[in-house]
Amino acid sequence: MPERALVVVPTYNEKENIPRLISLVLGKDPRLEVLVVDDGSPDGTGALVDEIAAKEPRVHILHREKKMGLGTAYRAGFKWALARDYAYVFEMDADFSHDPDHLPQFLAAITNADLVLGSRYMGGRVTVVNWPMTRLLLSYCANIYARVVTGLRLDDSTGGFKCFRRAVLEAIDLDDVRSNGYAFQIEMSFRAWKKGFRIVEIPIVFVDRTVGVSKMSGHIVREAVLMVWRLRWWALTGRV
Ligand SMILES: Nc1nc2c(ncn2[C@@H]2O[C@H](COP(=O)(O)OP(=O)(O)OP(=O)(O)O)[C@@H](O)[C@H]2O)c(=O)[nH]1
Ligand SMILES: [Mg+2]
Repeated sequence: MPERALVVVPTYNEKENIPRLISLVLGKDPRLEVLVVDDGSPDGTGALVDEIAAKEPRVHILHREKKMGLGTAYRAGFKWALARDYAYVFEMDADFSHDPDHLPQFLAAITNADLVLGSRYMGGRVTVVNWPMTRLLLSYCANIYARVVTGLRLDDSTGGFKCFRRAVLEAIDLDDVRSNGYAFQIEMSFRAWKKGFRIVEIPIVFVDRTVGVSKMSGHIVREAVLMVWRLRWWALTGRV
């Protein structure tokens, strides 16, 4: 039996993106399956995925009542995966910022790693397309800041295209994971690093969304600014 991999895709109003994304993902490797975690999208994303899942056994959906944030959506998806026999679990956005073409590279890299991160800033080279300069600067500086405060030596710790080996998610106390926005990405990698897992970055080309609306907010940025200090404190006090 080949090792199955679950691609967890959180959605909030992504009906223009999700059908095409699902079919592209499934076409990349026969081991791949998709779990959409939809937070009651008013645009009907959930119902659309229900229809797709009824015809395609490799597509699954988790409905949540209301918008509760990216971090809790991923945690729900991870628990769903751990209750089944998936060997690898991906995080992936629905908005095509994360190109399904990269999926085979992740699957190749995870054979020699516990956590593979898609990096937009690998070796200092910026591979981001279509972001306004202010957004790019915010993201790039956030990464330097996170590296300095937490000591986690990654070129891109805030990215959300990644692949976990099952053992990593089993080792992390998911109910103890605190953050919900960009900080969620840093927190998961930080916890994996502190547990001694092997983290590998691979370069990805990140393209800004062309359809749908961004859910980025000032709250998400503030959470990340404070959270990295909390992670440092948790490491010092042995909580992680
Ligand atoms: N289930 C769920 N999904 C969410 C929530 N917030 C965002 N998402 C999804 O998470 C993914 C990333 O969200 P984006 O809006 O692209 O956020 P971003 O990538 O940080 O920002 P932009 O790409 O600039 O818009 C997308 O697939 C969203 O639909 C949420 O509260 N619940
Ligand atoms: Mg996005």
